[in-house]
Amino acid sequence: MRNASRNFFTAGLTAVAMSLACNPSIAQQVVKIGVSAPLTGAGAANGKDIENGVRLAVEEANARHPKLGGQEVRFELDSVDDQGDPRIGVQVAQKLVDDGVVAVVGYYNSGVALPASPIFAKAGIPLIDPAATNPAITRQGLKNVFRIIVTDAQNSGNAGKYAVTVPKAQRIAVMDDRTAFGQGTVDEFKKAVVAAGGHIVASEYTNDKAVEFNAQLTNIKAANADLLYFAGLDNQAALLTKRMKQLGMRTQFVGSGGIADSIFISVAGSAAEGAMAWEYGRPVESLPQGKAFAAKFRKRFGADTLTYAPFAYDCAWVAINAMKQANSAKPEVFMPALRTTQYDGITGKIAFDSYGDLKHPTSTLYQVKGAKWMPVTTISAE
Ligand code: ABU
Repeated sequence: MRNASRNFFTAGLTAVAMSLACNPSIAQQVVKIGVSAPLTGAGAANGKDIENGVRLAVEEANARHPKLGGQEVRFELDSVDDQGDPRIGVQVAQKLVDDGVVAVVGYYNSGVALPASPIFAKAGIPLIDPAATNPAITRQGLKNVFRIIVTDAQNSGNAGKYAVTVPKAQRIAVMDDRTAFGQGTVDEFKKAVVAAGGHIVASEYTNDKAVEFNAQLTNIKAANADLLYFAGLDNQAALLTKRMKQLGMRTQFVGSGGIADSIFISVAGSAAEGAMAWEYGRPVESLPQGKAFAAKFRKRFGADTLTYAPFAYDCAWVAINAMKQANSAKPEVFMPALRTTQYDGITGKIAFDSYGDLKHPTSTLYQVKGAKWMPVTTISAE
C-alpha cells in the first residue's frame, strides 16, 4: 500500500507538470488506467478488442470533463503488451505499477492473470478482469481482484448439465489446450456431466499452438462420441471444426467461451455451420445499451467488437465510477466503492460477491446458423 501511495503521488506530480506544460491555464491531473492484454501474437485480436473497450470508456469519461477532489482530471490509457505469456505478463505488470496506474483492466489469458495479479495486490491497485475466466484468479485470497465475466466453473457447469439434460448427449468427448483456461474448463465441464448422470467417453488434449488434431479426432471418432466439448481459443476451435468436417465426423462441436466470434466463422468457413459455443453473459445486443455500444464501437474503431470489448468497457467504467463515488483517484480511497459496485453496464448488472466475482453470473449458448452466431438459450443465476 505504501508503494501504491508513493507511485500514485509521483505519477500525479509528473502528470500535473506535463499538463501544465501543455496548457498552463489548467492544472489538470492525469489519472492512469492500465490495460494488460496480448497486443501481439496469437491472442492479439482479442487483446486489441480489450484495449479498445477501455479506450472508448476513457475517451467518453474525458469528454465529460471529470473532476475528482475539486480538481479537473484526465484519464489516460496506459496499455502494455503481455503477449499472452506469463513471464512477460509479470514484467509488464510491474511496469504498470511503476507507471503509477490507479487501476488495471486485464487479462485475456488466465495463465497470465494468475501470476500477475499478486503484483497489483502488493501495490494496492485494483485489477478488474474482463476476459480471463479461470476460477482460481479470484480465489487467491487477494482483496484487489474483481471480475465482470462468468467463470469457467459457472459457464462450463451450465454447459455440462445442459449437454446431458437438453440435447441428451449420451456419449460425450472433451478436448482442451492444456492452458490454465482450457484444462480447468474441461475439468469443470466433466464434473457437471457426471453430476447430471452423463458419460465421458473420450478425454483428449492438445496444446495452444497446435494446428493439427488427427490423433485426437481419430480417438474421438472411435469412441463414437455424439458431442465434443472443446476448451481452447477461437482460431484453434475453428481449425478443429474444419478438420472434423474433413474427417466426416457427425459429432456436435460445442466450444467453451471466447469462440463465438467472427474469427471462428472466417477461419472455419462452411465447417462453422451448426457449431455451438457457451459464451459469457447475455447477448449484448439484447441488453438495453447494447445496440448503442455496438454502433459507437464500430464508428470509433471501424470494426465490430469480437467478444471482450463490452466487458473491458464496463471494467473501465466500474473503476471510473468508483473514483467518482469516492471523489478520489487514490486506490486505497476508492477500493471500498469498487467493492460495493452496483452498475448497469453494457454487459448487464454488475455487483461483486465476496470473492470479487459477479453476483449474477450468466451464460449464453450460441449456434452458427447461416454463417452467424445466434443465441439458443441463456442461463443466469439471478
Ligand atoms: N476466457 C477465455 C479466454 C482465455 C482465458 O481465460 O485464458
